[in-house]
Amino acid sequence: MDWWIDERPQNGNSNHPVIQKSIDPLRIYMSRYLDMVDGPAHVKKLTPAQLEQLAEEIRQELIEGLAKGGGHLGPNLGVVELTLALHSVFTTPHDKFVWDVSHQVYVHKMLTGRKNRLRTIRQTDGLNGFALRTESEHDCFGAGHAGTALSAALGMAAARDKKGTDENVVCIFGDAALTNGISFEALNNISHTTKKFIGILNDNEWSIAKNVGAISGYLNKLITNPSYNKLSKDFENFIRKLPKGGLALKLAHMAEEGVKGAISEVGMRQKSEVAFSADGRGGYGNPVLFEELGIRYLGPIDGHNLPLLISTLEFAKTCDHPIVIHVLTQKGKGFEAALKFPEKFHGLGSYDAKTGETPASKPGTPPMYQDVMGQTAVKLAQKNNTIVGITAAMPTGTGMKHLEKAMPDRYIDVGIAEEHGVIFAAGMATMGYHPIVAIYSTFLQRAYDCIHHDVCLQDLPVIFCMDRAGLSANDGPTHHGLFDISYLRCLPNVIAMAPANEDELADMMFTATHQNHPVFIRYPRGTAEGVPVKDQPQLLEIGKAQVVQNFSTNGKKKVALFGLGPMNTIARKAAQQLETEGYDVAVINPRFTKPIDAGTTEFFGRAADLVVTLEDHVLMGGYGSAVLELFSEKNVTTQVVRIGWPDQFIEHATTQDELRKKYGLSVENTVAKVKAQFDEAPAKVTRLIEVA
Ligand SMILES: Cc1ncc(C[n+]2csc(CCOP(=O)(O)OP(=O)(O)O)c2C)c(N)n1
Repeated sequence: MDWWIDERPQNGNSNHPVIQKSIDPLRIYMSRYLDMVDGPAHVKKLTPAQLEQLAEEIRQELIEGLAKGGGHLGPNLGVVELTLALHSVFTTPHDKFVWDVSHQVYVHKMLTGRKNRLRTIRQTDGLNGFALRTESEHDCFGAGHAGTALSAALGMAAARDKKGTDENVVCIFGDAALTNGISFEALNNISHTTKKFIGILNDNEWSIAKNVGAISGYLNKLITNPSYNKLSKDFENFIRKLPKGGLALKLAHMAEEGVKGAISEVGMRQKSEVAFSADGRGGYGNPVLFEELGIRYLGPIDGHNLPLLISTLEFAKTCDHPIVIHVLTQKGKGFEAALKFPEKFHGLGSYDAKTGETPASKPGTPPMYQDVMGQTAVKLAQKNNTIVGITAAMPTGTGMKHLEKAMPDRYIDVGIAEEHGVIFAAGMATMGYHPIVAIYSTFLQRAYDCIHHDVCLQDLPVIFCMDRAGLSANDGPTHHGLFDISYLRCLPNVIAMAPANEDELADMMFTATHQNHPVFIRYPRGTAEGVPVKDQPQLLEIGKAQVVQNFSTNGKKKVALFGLGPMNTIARKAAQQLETEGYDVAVINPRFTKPIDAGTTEFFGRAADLVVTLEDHVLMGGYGSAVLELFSEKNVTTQVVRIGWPDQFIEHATTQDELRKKYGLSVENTVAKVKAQFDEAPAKVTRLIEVA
């Protein structure tokens, strides 16, 4: 049924005249415009007034819809009007929207046929929390890591030019993406590559935490610069030519004032010290950065003013020169709690849709690994003045905020700049410092060459704390940290560890500060094991495993379980079950993935009838591979069963446990695998060795 009533005038080239109707016939039949919008074509049929109403409905749906399962609420509330304007002016999937990080695509998903699944986002079998090519033809490029959008979009524009087709390529990137090196590599290339490129700088002043660095100060200067806070002549001329252009222009000018009004209203963009002293002369900023790179700059534009956004995008569409439109948005717009606490509401779990309150953690809940890391960093830094803490835009996620608070002069946030952060740490290490670089396992992948070339090759004592090593279940494949053991094991000079609990994490950090080599410590996301953390961490012997439980001498079939990091808990539980089923079980906590404990591993390899390795990591090249390599070298022929992640990208899910169960990283599967080895292949397990 075509229930759309097209109210647009049929002449002229704008789809969006300002039409105000006292009675809206559509609203008589349907309770919400949102219910009518099944795809971008429907967005195009709405009048500006209807779009405004739709924006409110989308906000409400976001606030209510994410309350149970959580998600990236703040960034999405900030881009409601921007996304509506994009879908009003451009036509996906023919036109391409490339979103940086893409945690802000919920509105885009709602407008491209996925609104009924919003409440499943980041849950098992639900929508992914990021743009995903396999999810929709409207998601032309997947992401999850920051700083990729400009390059990808430029690649698409170059391909379009070569093919001679006419797609518009629009890249939407945040202000924090401009703290990232790749973004600048792309900006450097744009004007030499294409004439048609539309960049939208979605500036809300925030990364996850407050944005940092000189570029952030520079953007502030652009916004507070009165000479650029006005519409350019050709833009004015363009708008004037639109049907009802006079009115649109008036609106645009009002919106222009609105930018300034909105800025002062919410206390943003105040004429800060940084903004007005960065050039040392108290001067205003100008868009010279973009212009010198051969990119036209337009802005700043109020990112919540739909008519202005639409006119501006219509204008950008006509430009035969690369253009960046600087759009000001408010993270969390429309939800008081999110406006008040932008960092918390960047991404969160469940909350109260009315108040924004989040459930208190149950008494007795173990601490988060990230907090143990941060608190230990403080403890160590208080006793050792060579220790500094470095984060790449993740002070809360990594727990470095504890050091920031306790010892701000020993804390550095480099922005979303993992490569720079790692080389920066290497530089500090050459001067006698012990930098603790806290970066999620997945984001550290980006700095691999820096780890190789700048840290390991020069054998510098940089300490890497790799959070989220293992699954980041709700986020999915972009964020799972499943590859670091493999990518580090092959590098000379590396010491790599994985604690089985939070106390061991503290010991490992303490041990790391005593090394003259690069040290990497991987630990999982979320709550720790709940063991007491000693006041004074202790030194661990490098390359020495812990025997948690030895074989007895009972003559039963012997199984050695090597449970790495958090998988040690699973190994211990599996051991209990296997014992009740008549096996003699040893449990080893390997602690080190490089160097592995050759002596202990060989000993148990020879003593056991079956060796099982368990790791929260891909099997290929991981800890189990290291054990197999050792056994091959030492000619240990005992059967080895490896439990870990298969050679495929793992999807997102509601909980880590669900995925672990599905892929066999569980107590049940460990027990089943052991039993199957003995039941199905008795020939392989022939030796019963008494252990003294
Ligand atoms: C390489 C990398 N490092 C860190 C992150 C974590 N991260 C996710 S979103 C974000 C901030 C993005 O800020 P911005 O681009 O300004 O977008 P906004 O959320 O403000 O809309 C960060 C640091 C990431 N996704 N990728």
